[in-house]
Amino acid sequence: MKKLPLFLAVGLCLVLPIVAEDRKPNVIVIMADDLGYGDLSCYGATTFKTPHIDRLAEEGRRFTNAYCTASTCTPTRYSFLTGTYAFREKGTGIAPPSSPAVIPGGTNTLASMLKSVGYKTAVIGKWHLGLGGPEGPDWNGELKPGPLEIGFDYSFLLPTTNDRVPQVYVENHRVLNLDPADPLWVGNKAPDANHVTGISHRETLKMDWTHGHNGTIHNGISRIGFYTGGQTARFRDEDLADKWVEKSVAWIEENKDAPFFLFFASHDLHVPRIPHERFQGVTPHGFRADSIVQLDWCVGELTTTIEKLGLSDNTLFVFCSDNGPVMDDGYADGALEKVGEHRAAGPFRGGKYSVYEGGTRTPFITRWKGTITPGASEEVVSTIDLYGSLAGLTGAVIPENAALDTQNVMGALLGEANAKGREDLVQQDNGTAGNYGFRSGNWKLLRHDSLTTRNLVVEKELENGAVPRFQLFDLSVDPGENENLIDSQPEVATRLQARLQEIIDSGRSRP
Ligand code: NG6
Ligand code: CA
Repeated sequence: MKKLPLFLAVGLCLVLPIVAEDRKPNVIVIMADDLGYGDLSCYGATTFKTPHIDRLAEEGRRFTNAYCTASTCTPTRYSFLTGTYAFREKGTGIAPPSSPAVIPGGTNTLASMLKSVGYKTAVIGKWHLGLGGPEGPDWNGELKPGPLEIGFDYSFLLPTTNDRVPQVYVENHRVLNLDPADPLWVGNKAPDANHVTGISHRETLKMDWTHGHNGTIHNGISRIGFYTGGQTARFRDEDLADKWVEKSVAWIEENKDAPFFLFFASHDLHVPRIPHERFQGVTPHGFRADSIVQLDWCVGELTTTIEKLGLSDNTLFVFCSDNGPVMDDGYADGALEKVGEHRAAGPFRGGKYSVYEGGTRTPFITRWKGTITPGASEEVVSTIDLYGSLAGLTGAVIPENAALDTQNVMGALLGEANAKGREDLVQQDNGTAGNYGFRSGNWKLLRHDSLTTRNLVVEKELENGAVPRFQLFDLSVDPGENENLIDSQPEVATRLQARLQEIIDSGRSRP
C-alpha cells in the first residue's frame, strides 16, 4: 500500500470510527456426560471434591441458570453443534451403535463457523452423533461423513458411547490400529449361536448389567450390540480419560499459534463407569463419583497445559454437561446403593431422560483470565447459545438458514455489567416424542405429549408413570417443581403454551 502523507493519515484516524477488533480467543468446550447440577463441589457436593473445576469457577463465571437443551446425549450434542433445537429434526434421538451421521456433511456448525474465521478445530472424546452415509459406518473403510465433513480439522473419537459397541478409537476417517487381517464386524444381532454375550457368560463379567447391555463382552463388560474382530484396535475402558488428555495436549501444543477450538467431549461419567485404577475408590460413592474425580483431573490437565503455554489470558474455557444425572443406567456399579447424602441433581427434580429441571439444568462455567470478572451469574444461558455467542465474539457470519435457535449471550457469558441471558428456552427429552420443558422468566411449563415419563428421581429408582399433559411451576419459589400451578395461573399457562407452540411451529426462534 502507498504511504499516506502524515497529515492525511492523522485526519483519517480522527474521522473514522474506532472499530473494536473482533476477538478470537482459543476456545475449549469441556462437555461432561451425565453430570448433574449437584455433582461438583462448586455446585454444592460436599462428600468429595472437584478442585480443578472449582478453580475454573473461582477464576471465572459460575452459572446457576444454565441448561443443556435435552436430557439425553445425542440431541444436546446435535443442538450444541448446529445451533438448532434437535426436536426440529427427525433422527436426533439417542444414536444406536451403527447410526449413520446424524448431522449431514456440509451442515453449518459451531466448528465450521469458527473455521471460517481462521480457527483450527478439533473434537476429542465421545461423539455419539453417528458416522457414515445412510447405510451406516463402514468400520473397515472410510468413516465419513463425520466431524471432518462438518467443520472439524481433526477428530479422535469414541464413536458412540462406551456402553455401545465397538470399543475402538476413530482417528479422522479410520479406526485406529485396525489390522486388515482381522476386520471389525458390528451388528445388532449375534453373528452366531456361540457368540459370547452378557447373557450366555454373565458369571464371567467384572461388572454385571441390570437392564439392556447384555450383548458382546469386551474387557469383562457386556455392551449394547454385537461385534467381532478388530482385536488390535480395542481399548480398555480404564484408559479412556488418559487418552483424551494425551491427544488433547498434543493437539493444543501443535496448534498453539493459531486460534483454536477444542471440543473436549469427556465420556465421564457415562456408563459403564470404569475409571482408571488410580481413581477407583477415591470417593465414598463408588465408580460414579470416582469418575467425576477423574473428569476433574482431566480439567486440571487442560488448564495446566494452557497455563504452561502462556495462553490463559487468551483462552476461553467453557465447562458444561450434556444432560442430567442418572444412578442405575444399566450396570450394577453401586451408584444408587452408595449415594448416601449426595444429591446429584442438587435441589432439582428429575434427571436424565426427564424435562424436569434435573434433566437439563447443568453446571456451566466460563473462564477467560483477564477478560471475565469472576463471580456467579443467574442469567439463563444454554449450550445451544455457544454457536451464536462465539459468532458474535469473533465476527463470524451465520448463514440465514443455519443455527435456527441459537442466541448471542456473549455479554452474559463474559459477565459484562447488565448483560442479559435468554428470555425463554425450550428443553426436550430424547428424540422428537414431544416432551418439552419451557422456561420463560422464572416460569417453567412442562408439556408431555407422550403422557408418560421416565421421571428419574436420582436418589430413588426410576419413577415411570403417567403425567398430566401440562404442568406449570414458579421456579423463583419452587425450584424443585412440586406445586403445579397450571389451574391457579391460567393466564401465565396460556401465554407460555402459546409461545412454546409458536416456537415449535415457526421452525426457528433466531430472529
Ligand atoms: C439408553 C441406555 C442407557 C444409555 C442411554 C444413552 C438401555 C436400557 N439404556 O437407551 O444405558 O446408554 O441410552 O445415554 O439400553 S446418553 O447419555 O448417551 O444419551
Ligand atoms: Ca449423556
